[in-house]
Amino acid sequence: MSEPETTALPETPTDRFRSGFVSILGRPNVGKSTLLNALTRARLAIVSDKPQTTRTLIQGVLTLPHAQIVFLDTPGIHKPDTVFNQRMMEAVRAALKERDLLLYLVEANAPVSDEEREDIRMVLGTGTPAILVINKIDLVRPKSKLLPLIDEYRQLGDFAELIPISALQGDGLDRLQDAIIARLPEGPAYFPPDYLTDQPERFLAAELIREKILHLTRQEVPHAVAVMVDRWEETPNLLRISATIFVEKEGQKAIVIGAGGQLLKKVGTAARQEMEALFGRKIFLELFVKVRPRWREDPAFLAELDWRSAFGKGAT
Ligand SMILES: Nc1nc2c(ncn2[C@@H]2O[C@H](COP(=O)(O)OP(=O)(O)O)[C@@H](O)[C@H]2O)c(=O)[nH]1
Ligand SMILES: [Mg+2]
Repeated sequence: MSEPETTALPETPTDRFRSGFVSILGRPNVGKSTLLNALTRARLAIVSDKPQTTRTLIQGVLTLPHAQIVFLDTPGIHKPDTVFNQRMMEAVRAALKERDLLLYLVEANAPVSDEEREDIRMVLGTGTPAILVINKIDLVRPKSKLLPLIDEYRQLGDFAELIPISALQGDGLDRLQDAIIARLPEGPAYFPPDYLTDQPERFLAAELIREKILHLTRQEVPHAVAVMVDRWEETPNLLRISATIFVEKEGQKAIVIGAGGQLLKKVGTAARQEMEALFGRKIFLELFVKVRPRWREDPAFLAELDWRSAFGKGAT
């Protein structure tokens, strides 16, 4: 069948509840986190056009009347060259295990790369059913250009399905959602209906700060930034958050602060506004910038970063 819109779907019985674990995998920047947010209709993962925006596994749960899908967003698959990058790839490997379904995401506006061929061998090699998701179709005109690409991917292996989407514009998401549910086993909900993520609010806060920095800086700065929340104090009408932005060099610190503190101020305002909308509280946000040379190679620092993101605790 060559017309992507008309591919028949296995029928989803609506009387039997289905549930399962689904990982979203792919190269950096293909739109994995955008897709997680779109499918869960939430703001769980930060998004930017810089590689390695996502550094940890991010869970997002979608509960529907007839199904519950537990998604896992992952760091992009890449060659690990630092201790930090090795940790990220360990997370990717963990996300391949004990899954009901894998989504492998690629870009519609780029040819199939050697790295993707390698990934696809790895993904299909797990034996877990996989859907190939071709994202960013909004960048392809005319749409008929998609057909040879879909065919090329189809020849690379035995995908359960190949589905073109635009995560950004919401195109094809209903079809993708139905295809996912159709391939989940029958089973009960793992989480209560209003449960959305395992991420603590303070990790989300640190991530939002990092996202604003990624949007406003370039080149090596995004890679060198880590954010930790140091203080989280709830008062009846105000949430006080203090966070430290770590960079690796003095020059990067100067960039993040900006002339007259302008850039840091922009970061703070944008992050605070989004946190207020997300947490539904008035927020007082205080930001500090510190140099921590070679933190990406520092196991003690990485453990602290990991500990804080996993348990949501910070030094107070
Ligand atoms: N045009 C277009 N851009 C997209 C789409 N999905 C994601 N993007 C952009 O691609 C970039 C990377 O997105 P992100 O979700 O962070 O990718 P990830 O690294 O795979 O998680 C961001 O600038 C997104 O806005 C899409 O469907 N169409
Ligand atoms: Mg991401």
